[in-house]
Amino acid sequence: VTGSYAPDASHRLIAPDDLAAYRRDGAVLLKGVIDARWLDILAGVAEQMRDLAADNTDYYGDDPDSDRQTVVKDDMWRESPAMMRLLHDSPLARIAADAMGSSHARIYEDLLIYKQSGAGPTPWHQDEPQWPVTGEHKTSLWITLEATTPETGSLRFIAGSHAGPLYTPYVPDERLADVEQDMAFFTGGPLPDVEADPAKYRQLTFVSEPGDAILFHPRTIHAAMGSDPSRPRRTFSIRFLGDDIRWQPKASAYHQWLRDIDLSPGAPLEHERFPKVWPRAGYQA
Ligand SMILES: O=C(O)CCC(=O)C(=O)O
Repeated sequence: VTGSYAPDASHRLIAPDDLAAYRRDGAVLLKGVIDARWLDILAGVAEQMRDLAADNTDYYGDDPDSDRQTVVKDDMWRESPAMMRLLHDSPLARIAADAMGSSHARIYEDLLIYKQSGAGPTPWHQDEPQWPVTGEHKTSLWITLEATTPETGSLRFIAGSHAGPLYTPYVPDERLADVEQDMAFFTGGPLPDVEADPAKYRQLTFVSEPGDAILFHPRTIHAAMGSDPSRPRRTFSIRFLGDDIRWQPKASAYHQWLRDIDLSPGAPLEHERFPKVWPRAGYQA
């Protein structure tokens, strides 16, 4: 892997065709975004964070009785200087800002999704319903340290679903009352059975190599295949916010810390939990 992703103009890191595909489909595969140096760093971060989060197996479609599970960890940037360096110094935040059409990119969340060998698929869902913000400047970059095919954990999307409504999120029973409070946001009702109608819900399944990144909108309906039976799938899903984002408290927000944030409704996200990572301090365009 050489990190060959070539900007077509000096200040942009996302090619016009890729940007057009992202705007049209809500997801696009970007080739060669992260070079071997960053992949090495991420491999270390993945093992360290997986050990810290060994008991945190949030619902990712796994059979609860199986020991082949998906371990999930967020907030890595607060604990790992290597992660913070990646966010500041790799091309990721700048690509996100370009994709959002924003002058800056803030971190919303950095998630490790470590599917142990033989872990199950991640079911179809949207991310945005449980994001306590309004505005359009939001995007995610998904990076996996293993090559992914449908047999080894590919990420899949419903093309164009980012232009549709928010659907009611799936939550464990103890969060149902929280979702009830936020029903006004979920104008689409229950998530449709996208597998049942492939003509209406066109699926995109990406085959990726180490160093690639999948850029996707958090409203795009997505799912992932299970990992290879003989090796884990170590994935980072990093979410960014930009200029037009404002705080919108939600009882159903995914993490407890998001429900505890001291921002007023409508406030910009000037907050230490959402640091600006692009432009870098001192950067000369
Ligand atoms: O990689 C996966 O298993 C699921 C990814 C996902 O849902 C996300 O990044 O939002």
